[in-house]
Parts: sequence; structure tokens; C-alpha cells
Amino acid sequence: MSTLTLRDRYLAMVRMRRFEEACLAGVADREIHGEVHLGIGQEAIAAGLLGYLTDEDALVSTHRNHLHALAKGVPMYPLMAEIFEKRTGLCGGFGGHMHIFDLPRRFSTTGIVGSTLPVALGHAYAARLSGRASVAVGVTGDGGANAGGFHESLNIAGSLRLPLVVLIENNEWAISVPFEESTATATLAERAVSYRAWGKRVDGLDVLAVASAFGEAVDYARSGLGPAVLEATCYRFRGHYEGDPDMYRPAGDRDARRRDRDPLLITRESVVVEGGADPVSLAQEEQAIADEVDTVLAAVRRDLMPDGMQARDHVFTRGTAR
Ligand SMILES: Cc1ncc(C[n+]2csc(CCOP(=O)(O)OP(=O)(O)O)c2C)c(N)n1
Repeated sequence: MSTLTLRDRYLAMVRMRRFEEACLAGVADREIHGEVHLGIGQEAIAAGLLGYLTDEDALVSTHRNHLHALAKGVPMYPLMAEIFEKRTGLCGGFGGHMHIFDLPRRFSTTGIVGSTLPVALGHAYAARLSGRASVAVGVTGDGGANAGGFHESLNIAGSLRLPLVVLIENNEWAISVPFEESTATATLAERAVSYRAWGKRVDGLDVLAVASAFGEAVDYARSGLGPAVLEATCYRFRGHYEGDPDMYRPAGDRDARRRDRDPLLITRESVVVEGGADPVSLAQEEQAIADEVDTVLAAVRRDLMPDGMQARDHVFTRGTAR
């Protein structure tokens, strides 16, 4: 059970959106290199995870990982610094945006589609072997849910009743391939039954619906009953990566979804209308968050990149670190 309020979750979503916008600034100014995949439009899912996981629980995320890192409690400064490839980053600037690792918080990522679940499965098995009551969360997109690792991991977790929670962010597109064209089932949650797993599909724009379902999924897995599959539906607001011309999605539909179905605006309205929040004090809190992110961005921009002489550090040959 989580004690977080809707307002708490909303403010976490604001922090996530501002964080992604800071990364956008880094892309525009060519400070971040390579493909950057942002989670703008998907904040209600990550904010729904808050309050259910401890540092002992593992979370393995994808190429679209920034929001999950924040939800797992990874501090904003070293996270942003890693994305900006700075020495002050979580991995000293060697990893970059698709290789975010925070060992103390058991947070990791992989850009190999379909391989988050096998890694999360390893964490779940390790928890079982060491007698810890922790769970492992493996995140995937809808595209990744059609890869072999998804099915193999769930099969093993189901047969051994391992504490694996599979979180599927179904944003309807795997790069340019629409969900209905690539997927044999009407939903992804319904696959849970094949693996003796708990399964549910929720509206991923509804942060309270995600929170309640994620809490159930974690409780199920933690109590030793086996794996859980939570599918949260959403829509990717940006291109697949920054720079993607995004010619495959009908522009009218995309614009309408961004305008009418922005989870930040939907949640803000609930906080004010149903939660009775004072709009003035809410705006002050939103501004404080924007200021916090701006301060981190300004400092990260001043930090140094790794020294070129270190390029071969952390490279292993014959089992020896050079
Ligand atoms: C094994 C592998 N194949 C292909 C790619 C290239 N690739 C990167 S992201 C992506 C699509 C992922 O779609 P989805 O799982 O739905 O996640 P989303 O990007 O929508 O969050 C692909 C094919 C990859 N990274 N790894």
C-alpha cells in the first residue's frame, strides 16, 4: 500500500516532464550524442510506480528509460550528467543515455529490445536463491513484448513462481510498426494466462489506475505466487528518437492526442477539480520543480566530459580490466 497522494504523483510527473525537456535542450545544442528516446507522454506510468519498490527491488528498463530511473529514485544530477556524457554521471559519462546503471538502487537498462526481461528474471532468481523478499521489474515496450526473451522469461518465472513483474508500456508503435500489425493478441496482458501469471491492462494516462494495478502486481509477485504482467496503454508524444521524421503516424491523430490526451494536463485537472488543490500554490510548486531542473541542467552543462586518455578504461580483455 502506498501513502502517496494524487498531488504527489502529479508533481513527480511534472518533474519527469521537465527532466525530459532538459534532455531535449541537450539534443538541440548537440551536447547529447546518439539516439535519444524520450518518454514524454508516458509520465503517468512511471509516476504510478512510486511508493511500491525499495532499493532491494530491481528495475531493468529499456532504451526509453529516463522516467523509470527517476521513479526508482535515481538522483537527478548524476542521471542527467550521464545522459550528457559527463564525468559526474552515474557511469562517469562512459555509458550515456542507453546505458544507465545505478547499482545501489538496483537500476539498470539495456538498449537491446527484448532483453530487459531475461535480466530482470536473473534478479528475480537471485532474490529466490538468497531468500530475499524482493521483486524484479522488467520493463518492455509493445514491440519488445513480441521478442523471444519476453516469452522465455515469463515461462521460466511462471514455472518457478519467481517474483518477476513485467511492465509493458504499450504506446501503440514499435518505431514505425503499429501494434495491431505486429501482435497476434488483442492485448498483451492476456498473454499472462499462458504463463500462470497475474495479468491486467490499464489506462496508462490514468496515474491512479496505474498505481493501484502496479501495487497489486508487486504484492502478487512479492508474496511468492509467481510473475505478474501489467500492460499500460499510452502514446509516444515524440518521434521514436529525437530526429525521427515520424512520417508513419497520421499527423492529425498525433496532434490531437498530444492536445487532448496529455497525461500531465489530465492529472493536473484532477488535482485541481477533484482534489480541490489551490491553483496558485500548485503553480508555485510546479515552478520550484522547473527551477530545480534548470539548476541541475546548468551545472551539468559546466561539467567536464571524460578524458580521452581514459577511452580504454573499463574495457576487459582476457578477464583483466585495462
Ligand atoms: C534486438 C534489437 N533489435 C532491434 C533494435 C532496434 N530498435 C530499437 S527500439 C526498437 C523498437 C522498440 O519498440 P517498443 O518495444 O514498442 O518500445 P518503444 O520504442 O515504443 O518504447 C527497435 C526495433 C534493438 N535496439 N534491439
